Amino acid sequence: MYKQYELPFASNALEPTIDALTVETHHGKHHAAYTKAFNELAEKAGMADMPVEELLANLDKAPEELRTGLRNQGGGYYNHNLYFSTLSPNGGGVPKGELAKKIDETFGSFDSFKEQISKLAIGQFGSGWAWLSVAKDGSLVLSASANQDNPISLKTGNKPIFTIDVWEHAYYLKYKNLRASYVSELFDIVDWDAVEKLYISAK
Ligand code: MN3
Repeated sequence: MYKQYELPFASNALEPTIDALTVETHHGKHHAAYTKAFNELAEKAGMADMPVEELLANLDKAPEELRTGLRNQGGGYYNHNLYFSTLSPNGGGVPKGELAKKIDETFGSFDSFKEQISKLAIGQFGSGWAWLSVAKDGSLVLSASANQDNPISLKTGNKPIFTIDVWEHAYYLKYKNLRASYVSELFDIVDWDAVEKLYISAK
């Protein structure tokens, strides 16, 4: 049974960055629906005992008629678990420790990293995600993906540690068509300690 990440805060705790109704709909409806559908498909495919990362990296081993469903629902399940687990009412600021060092080393500065990942998020045509991942050699890599694809299902070999959801359901109630404002404001609630833990376990 794949478990949906439970929010350790109230639905209004991310305000004013993300309004309570968006959190309730996004986590309580969209993410919950992906989780339910993914569980059903993984059972049907006989792959429900695999960690989600392993399953997404091995979609070609699933029965052909279930592959697209697993890619979309499994991606939706995984992507939102990562997204919500790196947001916090106490977030914001800048990364510290090892992650900060690696970001500076890779992108020149935190501001430059922020600018580059924001550009990918804002520039993603239609629904999708922007990603910060750790490559096999330990380096940090940025990317964007459409729909519910991610660096795992796209077989990049990279491990995602931070993501920005740019589906309209993530921001439309409050920001309407202003995706760039949502992306910029989101940095006020990013939990860099959580991202650093993922970085350390991924490298
Ligand atoms: Mn979403």
